[in-house]
Amino acid sequence: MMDADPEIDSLVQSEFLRQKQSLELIASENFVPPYVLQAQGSVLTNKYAEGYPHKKYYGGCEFVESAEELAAKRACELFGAEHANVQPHSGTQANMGVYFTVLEPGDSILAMDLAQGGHLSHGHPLNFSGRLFKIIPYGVDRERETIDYDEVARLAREHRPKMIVAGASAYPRLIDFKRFGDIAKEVGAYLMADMAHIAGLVAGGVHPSPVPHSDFVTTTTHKTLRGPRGALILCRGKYAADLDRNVFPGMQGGPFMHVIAGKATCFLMAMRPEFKEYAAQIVKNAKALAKELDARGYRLVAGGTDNHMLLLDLRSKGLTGKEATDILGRVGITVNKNMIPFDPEKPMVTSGIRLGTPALTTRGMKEKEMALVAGIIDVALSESQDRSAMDRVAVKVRDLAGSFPLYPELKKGYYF
Ligand code: DSN
Repeated sequence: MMDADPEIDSLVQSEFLRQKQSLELIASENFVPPYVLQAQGSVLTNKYAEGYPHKKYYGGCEFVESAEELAAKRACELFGAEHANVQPHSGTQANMGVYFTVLEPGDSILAMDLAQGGHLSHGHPLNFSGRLFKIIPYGVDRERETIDYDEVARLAREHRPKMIVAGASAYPRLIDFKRFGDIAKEVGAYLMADMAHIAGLVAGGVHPSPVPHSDFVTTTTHKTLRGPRGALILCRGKYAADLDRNVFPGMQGGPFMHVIAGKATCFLMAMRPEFKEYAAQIVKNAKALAKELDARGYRLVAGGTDNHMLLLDLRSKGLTGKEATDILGRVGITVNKNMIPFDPEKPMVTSGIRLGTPALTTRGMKEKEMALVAGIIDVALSESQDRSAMDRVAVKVRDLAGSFPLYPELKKGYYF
C-alpha cells in the first residue's frame, strides 16, 4: 500500500505486529473495529467543513454534514443527552471547549489532583487549564483510597468554585456522579463530568451515567467506547449555542470529518446488545485480573476494581512502576507506570502500574485468560533476572496473543 514511502510502511507494519503479538493492558487503549479504521482512512479526510451542519463555511459539505448530524444525534441517543458536539479532536480540547464556554481566566475549578488519579487537563500547572484557571485539587481518602466526597463538599463550600470537575484517568472504583451533582448544586457551581475512561461502561450500562447530574459531560471516543481517536461533548440544551461557538471558532478550525464519521458508527455500535456484553465483560475481566493478582500478593489500590482498570502498588515487591513497566515490556506486555495515591516516588518513576482490560476483552479474552495473564505478570516481575524464565514467559505471551488474533478479517496491504 505504501510503495511511495517504504520507511513509514515498515513502521506501520512493525506497529501492527507489535499490537498483534503483545498483550495490551494500557487502560486507555483499545482496538477499533475495522469500520472505524475504514472511516478514518476514507476520502472524508479530504473535506473542509468548518462550521456546523447547514451553516458550513465551505461548499460541497452535503454529505459530511449529514455524517456529522448522524454522529451528534446518535451520541444524544446513546447517552440520553440534550445536545452533542462531535467536533473536538481530543479529550483535552473537549475540556477546553467546556471551560471556555462558562469560565473566564482566573475563575476557580475544583478538580481531582493528577497525582491522585486526575487528568492533565483538570488543572496541571503546565497545562492550559492550570495556567488559565485557579485550581483547587481534591483527592482520595488516605485509608480507603476512594474519592473523599465529604472533603470535596468541604472544599466546595470553602472555595465556592465556579466549576467542579468529576472524572479521572487512574481511578478503579465507581464515581458517584449524583453526589458530585448535589455538591455542585449546593454551591452554585457548574458540574463537568469527564467520563473519558468509562464512557464505554456508561454506554454499556455497567457504570452509572453522569449525564443526568452534569451540566457538561466530556469524553474521548477511543478508550472503552472503542471508537476513533477523538472526543465528544454532551450538554444541556440551554448551553448548546454557547458551547458550539466556543468549540468552533473558539478553539478549533476544520473538524476531522473522517473521524466524525467513525464516531457516528462507533455510537451506533455502542447501542447494540453486543456492546452491553462487551462492557460487562471488560468489568468481569478487570475483577478477575484483580483477584488473581491479589492472590499472588500484589496490593491493589482502593482494594480492587469496579471498572476497567486496576492500580497495583509495587512497593512490597521491591519494584518501581518504571521498572515493572520495562520488565513487562520485555516479555510483550504493555502497561504504564502510574502514580498511586500519596506516592513517594516522582511521576517518571512511580510506585505503581495501571492495568486495564478493554483491549484484551476486544480480542475475546475472558476470566480464564485473565488468570493466565496474572500468572505471566507475576513470573515476569518475580523472575526478571532469570533469562530463561523471561524467555519462557515471552513465548507464553506470544502464544496467548496468537490464540486471539487481531484483525483476522482484514487483508494485509491496505490498512497495514
Ligand atoms: N492519556 C490518557 C490516559 O492514558 O489515561 C488520558 O487522556
